Amino acid sequence: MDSKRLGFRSKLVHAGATKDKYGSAVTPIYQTSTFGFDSAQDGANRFAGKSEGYIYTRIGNPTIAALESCMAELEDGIGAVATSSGMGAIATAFLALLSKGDHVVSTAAMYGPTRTILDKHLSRFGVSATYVDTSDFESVRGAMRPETKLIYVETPSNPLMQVTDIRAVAKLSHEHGCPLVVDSTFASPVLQKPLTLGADVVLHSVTKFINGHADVVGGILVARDELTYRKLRGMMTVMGCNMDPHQAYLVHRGIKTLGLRVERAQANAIEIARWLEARPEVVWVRYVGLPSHPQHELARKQMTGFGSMISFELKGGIEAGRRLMDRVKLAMLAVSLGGVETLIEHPASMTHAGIPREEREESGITDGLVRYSVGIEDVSDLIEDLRHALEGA
Ligand code: LCS
Repeated sequence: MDSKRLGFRSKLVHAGATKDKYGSAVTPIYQTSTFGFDSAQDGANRFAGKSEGYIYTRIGNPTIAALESCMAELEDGIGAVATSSGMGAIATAFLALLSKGDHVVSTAAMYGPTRTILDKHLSRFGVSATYVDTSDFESVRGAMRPETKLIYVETPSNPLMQVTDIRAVAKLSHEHGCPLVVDSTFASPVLQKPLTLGADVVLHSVTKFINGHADVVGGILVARDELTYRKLRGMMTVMGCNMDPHQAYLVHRGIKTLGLRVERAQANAIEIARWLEARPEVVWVRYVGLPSHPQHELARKQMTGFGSMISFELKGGIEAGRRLMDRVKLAMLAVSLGGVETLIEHPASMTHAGIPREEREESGITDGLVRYSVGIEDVSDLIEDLRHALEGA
């Protein structure tokens, strides 16, 4: 059946489904590096794009294609490109869309290695970047230059949960004739659809919510138009940061329960965020679903829910944060996020350690900030775990 006509919950289960001669309920893992041609002419035709059929797994593979078609549908895009990691997706987007002399306007407080690609690597090829708090539209507008060729936004952002107005930034971006790329990892397509708000590319670290079970590293790019899609696919193919068929199978399996997981984790998160906000040991809590969040109203309009990522700071600063992280027992002290299990980490010394201290602090990532990714456990167990850890911290 054509899943395009189905509701979003049904799409999560059925999008990208392929039929084989055995009637398999799920797309099998085509664990093959290459595909035989029927004849020399058939091989030439496949390379020339004149006949259907796969060639080589770096270029395309049925298990990967099933996931790509699922994600393109979930994000309302025209095509998707799966990559070996979220960083593979981000590097592909930058390399496909930027040239020497181009300037990027980007979210300041975002996943550390995304800034590292721009600052340490693309800078060697003549690409420059200006980082601003993209949740402040006037800052984005003020950073635009004639040579700006890309706006890159992470929303909600890692680890401060800043929410950027995608529609407004997309309009600005298009007035300047440049594409808008949105890293929507913290939301997943269950909570926001950047392409429907005007973004040109949406990308995810599928390592997080989309796969959701802490057993795969992967990424995906979804494009709104054919030309951008071709640029992304061409770059991924020559860079060789393709996803593996087994990875794709696991991610596609994860997507079937994405809606259930996101909703359950979010229900836990709102309770935990409120509980934390009322604790005497806590200075502030950043959770998109709290009315105290600076972009709470925008999130209400732009997203269909608030997700399950929380940041907070304890009165005792970094030392109290360290004691808390060492004392929790149910929450695992680990980086990554968006899985069924609850994780806790320290951005300044872990995920965002690569951003120079001054710039990190300027963008609001303080040494005392603790990040908590809420899983789908019993919320009473999670709160008990935090209570016990806080009382001794
Ligand atoms: N985008 C965001 C928003 C991320 O949080 C991450 C990873 C990436 C992209 C990169 O994806 P990867 O290559 O790891 O699949 N964020 C991590 C984090 O906060 N802790 O560990 C990884």
